Amino acid sequence: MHACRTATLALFDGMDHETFCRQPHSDFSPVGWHLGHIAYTEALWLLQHSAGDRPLFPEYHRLFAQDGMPKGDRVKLPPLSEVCDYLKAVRAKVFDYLQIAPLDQQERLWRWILQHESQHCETVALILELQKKRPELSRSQSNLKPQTSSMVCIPAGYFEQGNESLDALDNERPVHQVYLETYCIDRTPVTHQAYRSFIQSNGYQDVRWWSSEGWQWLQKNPVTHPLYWREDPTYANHPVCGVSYYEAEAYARFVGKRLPTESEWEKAASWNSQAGTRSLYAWGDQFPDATRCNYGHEWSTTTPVDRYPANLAGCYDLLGNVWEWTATWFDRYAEFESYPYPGYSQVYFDGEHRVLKGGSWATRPWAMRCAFRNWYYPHMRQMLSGFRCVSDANPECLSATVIKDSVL
Ligand code: AVJ
Ligand code: FE
Repeated sequence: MHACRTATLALFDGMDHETFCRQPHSDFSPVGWHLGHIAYTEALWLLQHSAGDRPLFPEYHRLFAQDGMPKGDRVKLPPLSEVCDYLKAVRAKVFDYLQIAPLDQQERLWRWILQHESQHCETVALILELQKKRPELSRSQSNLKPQTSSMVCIPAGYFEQGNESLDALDNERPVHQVYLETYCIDRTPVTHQAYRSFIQSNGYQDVRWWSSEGWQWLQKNPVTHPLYWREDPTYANHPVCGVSYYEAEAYARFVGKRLPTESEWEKAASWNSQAGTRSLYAWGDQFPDATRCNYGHEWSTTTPVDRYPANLAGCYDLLGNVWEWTATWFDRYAEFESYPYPGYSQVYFDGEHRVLKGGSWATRPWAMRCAFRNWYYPHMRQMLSGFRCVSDANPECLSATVIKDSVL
């Protein structure tokens, strides 16, 4: 909790009041609101609900509660120093309570609190990213060869999806068996170099590649490249970042592929088909560290898709770097039980949010694992979102995977 808080405060270090209160996009609250909401949520669950304390700083409740007021009304905030005092006062009481709290009954809640702070900090990071000046894009001078990333084949069979460790959020539970036919999945997220061929072939003007909702969205939002598109050739091997689901879907159709279902993504990321075992992370069960992937502001930007080691299946960059869109609607697993409150996941089981997997360069280690499920409306592109593609089993990919295995 201390390490997480140190990183949280670092995001706000020296921030001016304008940045603290600015709402750069109507779908997001100002960063200052997120900071207050972190304190509010910690006090609500650990001090009020668990310790049985009276509400601390009741004057902040309406402002910082999840459902207190509309996002647009959250721009009038106390100064950063006051919100920091609020955080400190709550934290002091929380650590006092930690001395006597029955952790054997509450560990799940404490771990949830840590992940709640982690997730809000990722939102802070993406709001700050939105406010950064982006370089004007010039017409591309470079002439990189169009290329689609190579694929690996995942053999048919059952795997275990989900997570029921103490960290598992309500929407990850329970672990359950899922059968998938053989399929092929991209080794890496789609890179700038690969996506450039879509842009240069006028993919953004070509109705053939777009779903009807996607095309409608594009007419109302006439974008011509991902939000965080970089012309600089040094980014050729970085993933595209800042795409809506619709753009990801259109690119996939353009290259004759499709977006993975959540199960396809998770099986490739976490399942050892030979041993029949599931791992928490793409590399095994060891807690994330800087040798594994690009997460937790280690770089504070994207890195080349093959910078870190591949997993057992031969896929790179599954965790960290950019979130990856899946074709799956965010929905409950059978036997879902909401925790700690229905507003956390359950109210989003509305058939309007798609699942994203894997985490980004801003994701904290406590909220990054193969089973972790993020969700957003398909039109959203302000998150640090990219994607990779899949296709049904095809001879080319099958033989490539066999060659790889015999070489190993
Ligand atoms: C899972 C990132 C979509 O920020 O709205 C934080 C996480 N829920 N507090 C969000 C969340 C309640 C959620 N996302
Ligand atoms: Fe929250």
